[in-house]
Parts: sequence; C-alpha cells; structure tokens
Amino acid sequence: MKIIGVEAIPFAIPYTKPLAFASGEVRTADHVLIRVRTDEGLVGTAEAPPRPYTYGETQESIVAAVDKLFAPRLLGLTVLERETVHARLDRTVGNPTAKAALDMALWDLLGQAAGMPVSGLLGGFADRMRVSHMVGFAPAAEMVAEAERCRDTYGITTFKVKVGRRPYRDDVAACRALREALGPDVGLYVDGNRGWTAAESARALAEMADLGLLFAEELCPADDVLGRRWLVARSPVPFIADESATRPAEVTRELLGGSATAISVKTARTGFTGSQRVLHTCEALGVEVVMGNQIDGQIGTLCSVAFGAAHRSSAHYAGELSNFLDMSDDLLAEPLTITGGTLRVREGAGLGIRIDPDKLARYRQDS
Ligand code: MUC
Ligand code: MG
Repeated sequence: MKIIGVEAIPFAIPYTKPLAFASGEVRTADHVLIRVRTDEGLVGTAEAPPRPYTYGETQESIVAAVDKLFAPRLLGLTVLERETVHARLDRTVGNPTAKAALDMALWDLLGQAAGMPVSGLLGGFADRMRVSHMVGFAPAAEMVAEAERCRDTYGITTFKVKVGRRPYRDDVAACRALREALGPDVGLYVDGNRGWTAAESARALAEMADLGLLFAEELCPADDVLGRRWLVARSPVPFIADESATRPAEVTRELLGGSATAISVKTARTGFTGSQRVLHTCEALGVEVVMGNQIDGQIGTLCSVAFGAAHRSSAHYAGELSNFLDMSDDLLAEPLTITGGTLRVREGAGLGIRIDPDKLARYRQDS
C-alpha cells in the first residue's frame, strides 16, 4: 500500500471564547488538515495545530514543511515502513506538529487497511477517558464560572488552571477560589507556561500547599537549568514537563536531569509513534504522565483520546480533551460529545475521522 499523495490544507475556525495563558493566546484555530493518500484509494487524516509561541511553527510554515520537505520524503514508501518514514522525517529536527500529524495519518491508514481501530492497535486498554478541562486566564470569578459550567454541563471534575501571571498572588487567589467553589473532590493542577521564575514558583506552590493540587506544570523555564532543578526538588507535587520535553530524547534528558518528575504527552507534537516512545520511557523510569492538550480541535482531540485510552498509564489521569468546546465549529461530520465527564474513543476502522466536505470548503484558506 504505497503513499501516492500528501496534502496540507490550511483552515481557520474562530473560537467563541479565546484561551489565554502565560506564553500566548488562541483566538482562531488556524490549523492544518493533513491527508495522506494511498494507491489503494485509502485516505489517512490528522490535524496539525501551530503554536508559534511554543514551537515556532505557523500555519504557513507547516504547509511549507509538509509540501516541500516531508511529502517528497514519503511518496513511494508503503504505510508499513514507519521506521523508514521516521528516519526520513527526523533528519529535520524541528516541525513537531507537522511530523506528528503525518505519523497519525499513517496510523489511520494502517487501521483502515487492517479494518481495526487505531486505539486497539495501540493498546486497547479502555474505550474512553475522563476529561480534564483547561481554564485560561480571566478574572477569578470568570474562571470559577467556566469550571462550574463544565462540571454542570459535561460532568467534568478535573481542571488544569493556567497560571504564570504577575503578581503571582492573583493566580494563587484564583486557584483558591476554584478549590473553594468546586469542593475538595475535584482534581486541580496548574500550568505556568514558563511565566514565573523558579523563586516565584516556589512561593506560589508554598502558598497553595493546602489546595491539594495534583501536579504543577512548566511553572518556570527549563532553560533556567539550576533554578528549575532547585524548584523541582522542592515541589510538593509531581512537576510536569510539557513544552520543555517535546521529543523522547528531551523527556529522558529532563527526567534524568531532575528538571521534571512527570510528563505531558501530546499526540499533537509526538504523534502516536513518538508518544509511545515517550510513554514507555516514562513507564520504564517510573514517572506519571498526563495526556496534554495543544489546544486541539476535534480531529486532534480524537487522536489524543485514541492514544490516551489505549494505554494503562496514559488512561490513569483525566486527559485534557475539552478545549474544542470553545470553538465555534469544527470539520468533523459527526461532532465529539463529552458526557458524564468522559470522552469515548471512536469505534470502527482507523481513527474514525470523517470530514464534512461543506465545512472544509467553508473554512479552508487555500481556495
Ligand atoms: C499547555 O498545556 O501548555 C498552551 C500552549 C501550548 O503549546 O499548549 C497549550 C496548553
Ligand atoms: Mg502546558
């Protein structure tokens, strides 16, 4: 089954409620739809969400990287030659979401060809995941109202709170307001997107010591090497590396260097193949993982839940699978639904992604 075509289609769908965090803000999902075609007529699909403030990729750069660098390296290979695919893609160090989307589209093809769901091929541990919702920057009362709405409407009981603003005490107050409003049984953790220094982070964690946080994520830059190690050694909760550990080798380096004690796995940047390498590294080293969200649309979220539910270790904590709720629309013909605080893996062969052609025509940016 040979790869005969690779398409990178830019599309843009506005958010009804933008998400703001310490390193940036998302108002429009300006993503790239990736389609890989085979000589047998199958089409594998995934999406790449550019995060310029994190990885430097833009919608334009993803389209260019796929069209000019990656597609020519894949054409003519079969979908079973995944190691060769990765050897060729990895000649280029950067472009994580472009490479991840190509990897996931190939897995979609494998599943379709085998007549089996990708989640089952990956591990088949569960048919759903509990959902964690990311609460972005806003005045504390609005953050509480958003979390209560997610709890009341979708049954979500785990929240990742964006922190990293100055003064740090405002974020501490928002976390306290969330804990007081939501009660002791709701899961809460914080993500600073490198907004604080190590010392500010340590003070904030000390002031939140009674809030029963599950994790702290990227509170300060990992590039502040000694400060970060100093902080992680003092953190009362597992300290998640997210954007500082975007490749399996970086995960190993950050964990062994004492700069993290847990890992955010994002299929948006490591696909399924790289995410399994990350996951197995974490299992081997005995650290926990959380399925993270790169502010994915519904296609990316479907990929994330397919992977997260597939493995025992990635299904343990609630996965960040709900921020597509803040988009005004999406490309899937059959929208995702969160009920009882959970999101199900889609049944059927492959990833179960069916694109609505009218929506694609409406939102694509290249015609
Ligand atoms: C997160 O966990 O940091 C924000 C930027 C990004 O790349 O991902 C999001 C969420
Ligand atoms: Mg993060």
